[in-house]
Amino acid sequence: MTVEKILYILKENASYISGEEISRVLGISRAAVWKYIGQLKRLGYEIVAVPHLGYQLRGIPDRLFPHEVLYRLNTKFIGKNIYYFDTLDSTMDVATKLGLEGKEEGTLVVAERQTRGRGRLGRKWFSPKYKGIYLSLILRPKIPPQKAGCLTLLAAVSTVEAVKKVTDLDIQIKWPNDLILSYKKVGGILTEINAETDETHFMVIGIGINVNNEKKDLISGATSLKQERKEEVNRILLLQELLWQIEKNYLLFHKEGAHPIIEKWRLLSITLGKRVKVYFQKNYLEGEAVDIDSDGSLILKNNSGLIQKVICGDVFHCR
Ligand code: BT5
Repeated sequence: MTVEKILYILKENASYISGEEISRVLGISRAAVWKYIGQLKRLGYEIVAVPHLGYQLRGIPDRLFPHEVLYRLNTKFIGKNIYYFDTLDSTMDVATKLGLEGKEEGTLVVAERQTRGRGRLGRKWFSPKYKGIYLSLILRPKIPPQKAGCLTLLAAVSTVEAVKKVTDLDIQIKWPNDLILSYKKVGGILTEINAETDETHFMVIGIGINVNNEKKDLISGATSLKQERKEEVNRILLLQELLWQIEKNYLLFHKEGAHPIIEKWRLLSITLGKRVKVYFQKNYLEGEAVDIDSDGSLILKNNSGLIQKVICGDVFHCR
């Protein structure tokens, strides 16, 4: 699109570039250049125009526009095809629909706000506008559904690696899918799978991160990267880094299997080694969280030394 080409030219020119030069490079009239510059300004781009010098890009809006995410994104297939929405019920539903339509692996759905963002078991995911990252990613791993649990771990590990890289914050993982900072939840992962008994058609990996939420944009027990870092986080950079980390770990998973992902998960976990209660349905198991299995199950050792495997549930760390 021409407007994106103009943006690209502005970005690649640190100083001023004349309307004449842009019109020459793109083969369009100067009036058209002026019109597109107006469009960019309305999108929130800060562009100054100085007589005899031309245009200069001074500021980029805090929006996860696909052309911003794709600009210098160094992945091969993760996030190369982006569906972007200002407001959506849930990115999971759109991604599932796209998955059923056969969209390629790596297709990404991003929303600035979700009105029905969801967690596991129909729980709600609070998704205020322009504050967080809410995404769903389509993957098509050639693995039986029983082994797909590892990809939830992979998403958690990748998110932690990306957050650490961009913010330096000491974020950790609470089994199975909570991202924790200062003992509070800062993000979560939701994996949904479309499969038959022995074949995975596709998976949708949902990731929600509280990024620049102020206190008023957070539910109790939650925090955001900004609250902990005391500074805004560039959501575009964080999303790009996240996509890159997911691709890196996904390729590693294909090459070497679940083992290296589990190893990383162990190092980033706050659950292992702790005494925990794991609630599932209306029951709970109590014991020491001793390890994690390659399918993502938690391995518990109870007081009498009995080892039990828990496939899903909610963990509470005992004091
Ligand atoms: C999760 O579920 O933690 C998975 C959350 C996945 C959200 C992403 S956003 C993009 C994609 N589209 C969606 O619709 N969903 C995914 P769970 O472990 O069930 O945790 C849900 C619980 O976390 C809720 O019951 C609340 O207690 C809490 N919670 C809700 N919103 C939160 C938020 N923004 N920050 C921290 N905690 C939250």
